[in-house]
Amino acid sequence: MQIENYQIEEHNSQLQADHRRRFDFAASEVPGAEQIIEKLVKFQVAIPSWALGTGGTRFGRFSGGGEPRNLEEKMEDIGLLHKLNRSSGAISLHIPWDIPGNIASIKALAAQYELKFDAVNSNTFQDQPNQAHSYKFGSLQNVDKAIRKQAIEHNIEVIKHGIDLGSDALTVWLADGSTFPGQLNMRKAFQNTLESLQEIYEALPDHWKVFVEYKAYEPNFYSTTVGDWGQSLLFANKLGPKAYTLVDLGHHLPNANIEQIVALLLMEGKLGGFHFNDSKYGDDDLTTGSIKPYQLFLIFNELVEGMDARGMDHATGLGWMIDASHNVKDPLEDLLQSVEAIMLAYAQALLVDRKALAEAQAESDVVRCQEILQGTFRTDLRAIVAEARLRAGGAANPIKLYRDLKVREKLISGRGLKTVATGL
Ligand code: AOS
Ligand code: ZN
Ligand code: ZN
Ligand code: ZN
Repeated sequence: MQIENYQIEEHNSQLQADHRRRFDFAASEVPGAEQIIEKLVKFQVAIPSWALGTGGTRFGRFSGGGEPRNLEEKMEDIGLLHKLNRSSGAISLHIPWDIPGNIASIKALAAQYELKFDAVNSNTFQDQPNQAHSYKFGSLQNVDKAIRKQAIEHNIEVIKHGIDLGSDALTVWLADGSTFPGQLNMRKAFQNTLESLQEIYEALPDHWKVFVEYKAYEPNFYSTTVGDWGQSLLFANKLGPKAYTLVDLGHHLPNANIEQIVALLLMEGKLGGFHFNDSKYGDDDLTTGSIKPYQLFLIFNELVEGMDARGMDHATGLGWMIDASHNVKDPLEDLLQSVEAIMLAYAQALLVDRKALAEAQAESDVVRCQEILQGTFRTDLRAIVAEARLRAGGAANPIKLYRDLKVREKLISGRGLKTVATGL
């Protein structure tokens, strides 16, 4: 299934008059609209290979049909997204869910869809068939050296797959921890994990990064060995300059101030990447911006401020990725919504009057500070984001075009109704 240029052009010309009117109004209201559009055009958000199928919970899984059955079909799906919004030009693989078979043909496919290979992810939270040792009691932290060795070797294997494809980062998320008090010597678990990560770090090519993802709880419910940003930062600092912390928005205890975490990690030069999603309770992995759009804006506000202070390029300075999973939506429509929410929050953060905010902060004018941030957040920038997408060759309204072209119906007729994407 492919979306043709003429289909995008037809769709855009139908919506053109309406878009023009809204864009002209927005641009007249927004100082520096052109610079914001330029930055939006460059900004790309990677799509994880595991978000293309219905996620499910332990209570059930309801496939929407036409799910990708292999890496090639996952790339085809992301190719569709990128064609529609021109901001999803990267894929993140999870090994062994996605084993690239023929490297040359996978690379050719990536070139055809204009996709880059983002960070590769290792998996030591599930046992694979034919695996010698079980990860039931952890992987890189395990009390058994042979189990640690198996997990280290898996990560090195993942780096090799990434090198073949031209990726330049490894993301390590560990389920390691304990579920009952006393189960684990926490200091030893930390030290074992550090030694294991050091061996993995040694295997990184010079220009590579390793992202240490943290998570407060689940699947372990008493302690997690990389449980918060402090623990992740400890690992990253001890490992060295190629190691960074990765922030997944769903991995904090309730009401954590994520924007402050981001600001300080950036200040330390140790923020590596993002997993965007949204949640009401915990690691819900809902559509980005669907529950707490103001928080998303506040996070981007710190990102833009902190990256500018360090002279970092917004588009390439950090690893931007979505990490979502859902039961009830068409995954491709969900991802279009998530990317749109990210672009909107980024655009809003670019619009913040930094000089005025700094002045108001210097005078401790609390009311003015709030007025500046909320005034920006409540400015409707949807037409600005749409204009950036149009200039990049995308669709005026990606979800509308996706539905008008009956993309899901076509995927179902090509792949079948009862397909199950590999992954969770
Ligand atoms: C798990 O909660 C994490 O978010 C990881 O990033 C994980 O590798 C990914 O979500 C796939 O399960
Ligand atoms: Zn994640
Ligand atoms: Zn998450
Ligand atoms: Zn998660």
